[in-house]
Amino acid sequence: MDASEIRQNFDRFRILIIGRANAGKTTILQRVCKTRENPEIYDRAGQKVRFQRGVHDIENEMVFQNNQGFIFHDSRGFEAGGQFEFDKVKAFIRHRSKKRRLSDQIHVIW
Ligand SMILES: Nc1nc2c(ncn2[C@@H]2O[C@H](COP(=O)(O)OP(=O)(O)OP(=O)(O)O)[C@@H](O)[C@H]2O)c(=O)[nH]1
Ligand SMILES: [Mg+2]
Repeated sequence: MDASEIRQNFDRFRILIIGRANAGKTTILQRVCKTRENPEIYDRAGQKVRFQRGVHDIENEMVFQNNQGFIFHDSRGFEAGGQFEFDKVKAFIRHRSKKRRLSDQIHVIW
């Protein structure tokens, strides 16, 4: 399947990014989306949330205004041995994998 066929099946790609706190996750997403702006963040009810650096709810959706083809979910940084955060990420992936609608599922984990 080429990329344009895949595109026809998805309005927006949903991507989970996982990495340590301060590793440069947000910076990489900005580069990929060719922007320097901060993403807008929406909670699971679709309400806009004020940007809070370093504090993430994995359910929140991050979208860059200039590039709305991607929805990013940001895990809280994994610190060494952070079992609580690890369990949260696992539960999120499991929960999303059971979603009926393709648009609610995670398409990429990075
Ligand atoms: N030297 C260097 N600094 C970087 C690089 N990428 C990001 N930074 C810097 O590292 C710091 C953290 O980058 P962020 O993109 O905010 O990292 P993050 O993983 O989103 O951080 P949290 O959301 O707080 O977990 C910022 O000051 C960036 O400017 C890189 O490739 N090289
Ligand atoms: Mg970040």
